[in-house]
Amino acid sequence: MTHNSRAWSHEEFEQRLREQGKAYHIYHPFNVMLNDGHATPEQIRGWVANRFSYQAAIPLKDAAVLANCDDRLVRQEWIQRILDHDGYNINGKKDEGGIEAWIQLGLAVGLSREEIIDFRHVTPGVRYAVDAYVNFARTRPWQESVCASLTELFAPAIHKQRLATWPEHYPWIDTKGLSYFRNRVAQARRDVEHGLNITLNYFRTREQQEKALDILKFKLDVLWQMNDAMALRYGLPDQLPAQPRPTTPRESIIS
Ligand code: AHQ
Repeated sequence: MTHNSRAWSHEEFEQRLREQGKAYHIYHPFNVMLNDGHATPEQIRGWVANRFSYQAAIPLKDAAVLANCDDRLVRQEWIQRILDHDGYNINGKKDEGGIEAWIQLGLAVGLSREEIIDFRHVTPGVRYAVDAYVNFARTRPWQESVCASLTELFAPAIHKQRLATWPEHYPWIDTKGLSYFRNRVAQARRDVEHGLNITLNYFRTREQQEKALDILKFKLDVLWQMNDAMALRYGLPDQLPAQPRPTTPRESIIS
């Protein structure tokens, strides 16, 4: 930790945030298995059912950010995230929302609505990681939760990877079930633009900027841990090389 060094410029700070992408869960063997076409239907159903617990928690996390945020203009933007996921019916304008789209993905891979929404398939490791993220947002300054959401810097790539590979590898999945990923590419880009601007301007000293990197690493660990738990529960193909995770150690973010 280099507390007394000069602060990074916005460009340098953004570069350091983006460099953390090498530890994004796109590189996790479970995700590689999914997007390389080596997943069985049972592994895919397990992934969709477990990741539903993360998707369903995002509005709770975002509501916690709103509850902690005293900046009306930030709230005006941030509330869109809840509408994106929960859906809405405002003055006759309706949108089913991302959580319903994820349930449609579940139906497309052969799960029932009931077994998706009752979380019966969610493993303890996934539940624990999701709860850690929601509790982080409830207990930390809202700006820190904004910083944690910046794993979405890397999300368009993973959504586009699924859209590009699943139809070919898993023709048994109705492509209407992939609409969540189609919608999320543009939403993630919009969210990142907003979150990055807040992050670059809030974490000003070098020590604060280093803390921001640790917060991002915490959230990268949340996503990585979900994949670890699913790999343990649903297995990995033998031929997948065990790859060491390309990450740097992080300080505790609970200060
Ligand atoms: O579908 C995802 C989503 O709505 C969000 C919100 C955002 C946040 O606030 O932390 N992160 C996130 C992510 C979503 N999908 C993940 C995936 O791999 O499908 C990626 C994840 C993220 O990068 O944080």
